[in-house]
Amino acid sequence: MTGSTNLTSDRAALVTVRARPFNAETPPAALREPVTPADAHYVRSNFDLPEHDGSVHVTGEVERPLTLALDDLRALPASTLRVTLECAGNGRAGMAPLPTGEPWLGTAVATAEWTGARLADVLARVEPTPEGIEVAFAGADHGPYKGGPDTTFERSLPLALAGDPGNDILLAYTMNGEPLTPDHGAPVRLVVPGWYGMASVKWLSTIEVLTGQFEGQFQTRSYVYEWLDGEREAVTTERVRAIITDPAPGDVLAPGRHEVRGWAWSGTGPVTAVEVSIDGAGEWRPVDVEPPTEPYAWQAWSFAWDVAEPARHVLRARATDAAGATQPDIPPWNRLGYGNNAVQVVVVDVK
Ligand SMILES: Nc1nc2c(c(=O)[nH]1)N[C@H]1C(S)=C(S)[C@@H](COP(=O)(O)O)O[C@H]1N2
Ligand SMILES: [Mo]
Repeated sequence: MTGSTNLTSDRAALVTVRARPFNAETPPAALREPVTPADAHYVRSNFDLPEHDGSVHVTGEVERPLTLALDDLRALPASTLRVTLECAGNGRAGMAPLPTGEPWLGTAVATAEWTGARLADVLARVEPTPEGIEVAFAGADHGPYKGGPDTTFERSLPLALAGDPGNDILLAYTMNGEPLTPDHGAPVRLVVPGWYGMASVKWLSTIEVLTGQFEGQFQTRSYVYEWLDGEREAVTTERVRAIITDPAPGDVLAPGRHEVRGWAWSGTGPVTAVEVSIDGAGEWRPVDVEPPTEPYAWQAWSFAWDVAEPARHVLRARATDAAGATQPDIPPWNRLGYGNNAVQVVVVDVK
């Protein structure tokens, strides 16, 4: 099989946030599907689309450095995972004062089915030496960053995690059964389930085992929570969150029974409860949540809402995960505006 890739990305369905580099949200209507069509999956890119030479170079503190062509990756055992990917900046526009960064409203999130080789298998083939402790992943994309020097998009993970055969980290070459599109990282990208999107390096070109910590721009300066008390904390797993897909904000409904539904996900364990409030007064009621059959995908929740009174109604949904984490009402403000998992408020008029 040849290393075929889609040559263009169809961007017509997306809600553009920035034209260059291209950044766009998932259109809200597409969020009603359990699996988001590839052309409706949000796109977050720090640089313009790169050229990619079609191989992944695995190097650094390893016994047997290796260059893997796409066909070599396809020859390794393949896994397919359904993964809810969310940008760490999703919901930034809902923080006040507004942090710098792309003003994502709340739909920089989507779910896709990724197929690829397992990162742990690739690392096992190159045999990291005992000195290796960290693994850096470089994309082919680069450019002057914020007026500074030429910078490549690079991230790292601890070798203990990256090399663990029990992890589900993929070098993915298909998305929803099709070759990756350029916007989503063609020909091959990392997919780190449960982590905010920045860990899932697109246009993956180099994997390097290091003997020390990695200190690139996108590891130690971007994608860091800078809390108000001065604490700095790396952005890692997705914070527990529910979204309401039905009804949509601003909908006008007739009195009667309406299905209120949406999704809930968390990077720190399955969602164990979703509660809904329909009166804005803090009266929360538990609703039905689908069991976590896919460990890294959002879970459906729903409830039948009987509404008689013609009036404005305020709907809210709040998720809790197996680790006991619950969504806050107030956005957890940090200087760069990451991880806003505050409870979503949807206002609808019934008349
Ligand atoms: N090489 C590279 N990989 C990258 C990025 C990037 O700018 N360059 N952006 C990251 C961020 S911040 C997110 S949220 C996800 C988005 O993946 P998507 O565009 O396929 O939705 O890609 C990640 N991988
Ligand atoms: Mo992101």
